[in-house]
Amino acid sequence: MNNNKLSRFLSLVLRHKPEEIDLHLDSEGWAEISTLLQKLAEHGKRSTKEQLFEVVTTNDKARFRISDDGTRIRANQGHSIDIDIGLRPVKPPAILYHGTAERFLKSIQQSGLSSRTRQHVHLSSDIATAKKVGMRHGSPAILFVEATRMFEAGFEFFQAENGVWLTKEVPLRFLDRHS
Ligand code: HQG
Repeated sequence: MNNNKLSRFLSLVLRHKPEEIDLHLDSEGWAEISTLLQKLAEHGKRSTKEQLFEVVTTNDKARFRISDDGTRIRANQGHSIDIDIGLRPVKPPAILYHGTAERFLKSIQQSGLSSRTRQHVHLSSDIATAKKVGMRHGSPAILFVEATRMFEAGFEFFQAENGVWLTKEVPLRFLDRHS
């Protein structure tokens, strides 16, 4: 597998479907690297430890992390499976951005932002990132989230190791359409 394919496949098994290669993640989302390599090979996706490390260190969004002792790997965010990556709540900046598609706006305007299939709603501290995220779904639309106000109203925010901001939901009263 080339690096790009391996990265995509890691996103799948470390965030959504470990069972695809009969892999076990612990309660914090970690997989043993030796087991992962073995399972990849058993499922026709042989890769080396060197390639795995290269994919982790060169990944454009720092999607994965290797444990300090070098034996385990996990995704930094984006999970749909129920794991606890041990994120500590932090105070967010005044405004965060969410990129979505025009076609979702009607529904969002009725019920606010929900995490859908993932564990969290994903937010960014800059508009450019939000736009890229939105474009994955179609014609992009950017929403402002009044994050500090939401935080002060008791909602928790987390920042993943790769800088992505996360929260469980964004009620309508904290949302605004950008331009
Ligand atoms: C939308 C990628 C209708 C929401 C990205 C989004 C990100 C609603 C879609 C990360 C809604 C879910 C996450 C509502 C939310 N009605 N639609 N009430 N509430 N939505 O893919 O944020 O490359 O699960 O706006 O860069 O697009 O994989 O979330 O459009 O960081 O590392 O439902 O995934 O990172 O889509 O993307 P997603 P997302 P990676």
